Amino acid sequence: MSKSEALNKWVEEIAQLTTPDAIYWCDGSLEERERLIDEAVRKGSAIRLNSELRPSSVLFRSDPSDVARVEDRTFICSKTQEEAGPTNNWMDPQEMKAILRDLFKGSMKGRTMYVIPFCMGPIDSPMSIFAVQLTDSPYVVINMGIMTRMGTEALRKIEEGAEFVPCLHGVGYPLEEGQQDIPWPCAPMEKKYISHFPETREIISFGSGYGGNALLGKKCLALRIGSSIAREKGWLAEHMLILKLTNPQGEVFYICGAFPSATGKTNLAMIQPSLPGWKAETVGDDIAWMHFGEDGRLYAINPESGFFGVASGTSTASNPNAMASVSHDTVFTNVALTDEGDVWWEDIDGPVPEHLIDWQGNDWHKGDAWKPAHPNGRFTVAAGQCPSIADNWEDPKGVPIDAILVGGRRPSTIPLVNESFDWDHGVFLGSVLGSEVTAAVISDKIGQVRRDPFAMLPFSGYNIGDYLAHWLEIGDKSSREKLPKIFSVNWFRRDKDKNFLWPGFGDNSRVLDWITRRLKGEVEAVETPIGLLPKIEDLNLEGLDLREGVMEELLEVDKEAWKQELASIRNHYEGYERIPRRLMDQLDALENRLNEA
Ligand code: OXD
Ligand code: MN
Repeated sequence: MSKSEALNKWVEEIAQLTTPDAIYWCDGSLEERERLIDEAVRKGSAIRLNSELRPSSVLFRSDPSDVARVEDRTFICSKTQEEAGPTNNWMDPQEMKAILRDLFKGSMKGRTMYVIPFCMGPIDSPMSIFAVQLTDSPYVVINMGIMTRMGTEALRKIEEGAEFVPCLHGVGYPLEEGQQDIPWPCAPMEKKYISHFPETREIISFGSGYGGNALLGKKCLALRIGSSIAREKGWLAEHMLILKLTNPQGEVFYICGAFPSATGKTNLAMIQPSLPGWKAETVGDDIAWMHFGEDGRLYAINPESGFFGVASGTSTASNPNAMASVSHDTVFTNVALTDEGDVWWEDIDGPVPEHLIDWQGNDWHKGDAWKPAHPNGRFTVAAGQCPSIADNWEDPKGVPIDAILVGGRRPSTIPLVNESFDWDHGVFLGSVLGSEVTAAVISDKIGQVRRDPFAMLPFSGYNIGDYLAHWLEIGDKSSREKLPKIFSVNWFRRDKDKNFLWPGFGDNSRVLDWITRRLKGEVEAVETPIGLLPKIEDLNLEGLDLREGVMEELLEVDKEAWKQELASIRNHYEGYERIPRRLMDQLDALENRLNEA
């Protein structure tokens, strides 16, 4: 029980519906986490890793049907379908609630219902949002304890009167009297519902125990409900990293970046600059909430307190800071287990072992045809464990944002870096953000561009056209000098033989260097029909061994390719029904500039 009547009433109501055997209020302590991990190990749903190789760390394996976010089963239940818009699944709120009431009836039988009070954002930040998640999954409690400020302090704020967002979650696997539990209980796909009620600010998730479907503070609250609140209150809830950069002169810049999945977002958030004298620090790797300060600038907080990162591909070469972060006190999910009791995944450091236990618990031998770690296998780790975490990452005021990057994986057409002419043009660049579909994703769409405006396609809690209109309105609230400058970037341009033209990773600091010099007005840009591009001599390429002509290719504006791009953008905009007039004007203006060039 708490001192909040509203909370007690809701907990009681849900307990009556779901009939758990016990109710447990989480305090968020480390002892509590250890106890839950011990219980999970005893019950066979987790494995303790070798404490010498990976101290205080644990491995969970999910059900093979429950390995990722399920966009087809994710719903925005606003009053009208138009409000949810053409890119979201919609269901009438009453209809959805009736379905969920039936599914939740008796669904926690034989289990404990955990009450998780939590805060998205630093506890004392005026930008933070309080919430309470009810769940019957100890895995969720363990992960929420890392990813959010969970427990006693958040509860105290709620007891003192802070509003909270109710988040109900259940795995959908009740236990009959004497029934043996299974390592990863969940419901079949057709019974999974990840549902959001933007008007009443509620989240109800049934049937999945994994990631963004179940850790309701992340995609559900911080992005989908968050974006709906942000629209109403005049701020931005975005799928963006936050990076702190210090140049050799000691000047500090804060940069947010929107990147669709599989485009190296966590790597950029934890970049080790190859340019001497530069320092990069991490404020956030996935989500940014940006509010106007009294000075008219946008200030960002990272609402999360941990990283839920994709393990595959992470190595000392691609992301040394992530590797150091997960060296202890980490929860791993769906990666492989070595004979020594450590974790393994694709491209991790060192040789491929002769034998592993795969993510489903089966023996795997070198040369076997399948991948031993699931490609969406994850690590959950406290942000404070990251060597590159900025000392002010929890500043309740947030950090003032100087620039916003939007970037996708584009083998052609989009240059290495392109500064927008102004805010509206920057919103245009964000609205057409696209990424080439790779073989790893959907095989019949390889090579096609999937548009993902500001990387928010699966995360906008309301009509995507209105979402873009909101971005334009944000620009109307302040002046040009105070708003962040918007840049498009593309680390993935390829030559005719499909080789990457740009080295990427730490060398992306060379692009960041140019961006900061543009922010300071130190260098001129080349005005082109598509935006402001660098003069090659203004990019610091010292120590890079690039073949002759590569920079010209990386910055080329290919008129023929842009004609196709224009047609593709028109097509994309048509599907969005409510695209703002100002963005259509941007598109027309781009076409005119290309025709005149
Ligand atoms: C994530 C995602 O897990 O974007 O961050 O899917
Ligand atoms: Mn994400």
